[in-house]
Amino acid sequence: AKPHLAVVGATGAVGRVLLGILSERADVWGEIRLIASARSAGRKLTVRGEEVEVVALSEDAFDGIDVAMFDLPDEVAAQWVPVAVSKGAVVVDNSGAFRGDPEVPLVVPEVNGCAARMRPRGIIANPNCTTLSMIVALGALHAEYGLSELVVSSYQAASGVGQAGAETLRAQLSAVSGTGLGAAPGDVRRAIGDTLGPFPAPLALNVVPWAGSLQADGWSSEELKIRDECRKILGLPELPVTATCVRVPVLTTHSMAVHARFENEVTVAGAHEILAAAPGVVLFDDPAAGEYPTPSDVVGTDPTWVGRVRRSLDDPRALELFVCGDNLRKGAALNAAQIGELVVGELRG
Ligand code: 2RA
Repeated sequence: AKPHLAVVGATGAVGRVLLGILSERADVWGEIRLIASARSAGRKLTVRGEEVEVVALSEDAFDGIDVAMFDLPDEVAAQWVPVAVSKGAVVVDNSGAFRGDPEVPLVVPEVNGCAARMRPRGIIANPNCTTLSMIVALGALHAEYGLSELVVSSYQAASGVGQAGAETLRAQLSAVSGTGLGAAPGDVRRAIGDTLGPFPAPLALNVVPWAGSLQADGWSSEELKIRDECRKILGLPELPVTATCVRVPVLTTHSMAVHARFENEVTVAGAHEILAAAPGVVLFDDPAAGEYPTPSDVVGTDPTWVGRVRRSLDDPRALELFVCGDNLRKGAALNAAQIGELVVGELRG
């Protein structure tokens, strides 16, 4: 019999994309049960072409479930993931609650898929969307050249903070479009007023050098996640990593400018060869023909797109790259679905 799956947080931005992905991929699941907060219970969502009623999060909701994919806020996940595990489910968790736990593997199937088998707590963590939007490309380069340092600047989409982020950006864009705003200090901020939504500054006609919450010494939680998660996934606990996370007026698809330094000398031709052959990566790199990835071309696709590959002018061991990945697909839902498929493979023996 096919294993039964629960999608927990089914009505959120990631949950909805996950239902689409589960409907498109090879159907490895028996029942797909949709679970959400009591507020959303009773709603009907479509998965695999059928309407399924959402049930409220409760202990009983996990009866008979083999694998549960969670996308809930950290504190809610911290409370409910152990409940699902105690009911016998393997949990794939997309929150930050367990990613740092040494007994919880942090898995990207193309990079460290084997790690999913060692899960003493019955939990497999899904990385943050910022890490996931670039790590498949970095993992491929690391396997060949040996990564020794990473400097990343992100250009993060509004939907990274969920549906409220995307809705806020749309509303702000309609408020400023055709107005001539953006020419005087603070005019956009005044026009947008108190409709900042989840962002600390206007996002329309702007970029905001902030994502996540304030941590020690001025770092943001997003910046620390990139560092901690890249180290854990690549098995490089001492890897020097510096990130600056920036929110941009893009609805969906995170972009990253990456400076990656390696143990060995690199060449652009060699990097091209590695990236072109890497599963899950699309090399799109011909600036003379105007070819490089942009978020509005990449959105809705599965791979990690890489362009602007250059060898650093002052360092023959370093590469500069521009990487784009859909933050809701590979950045969240797709990676969770792929991890789920690894677990199904195991359950089948
Ligand atoms: C963001 N990566 O884009 C985040 C969500 N955890 O805000």
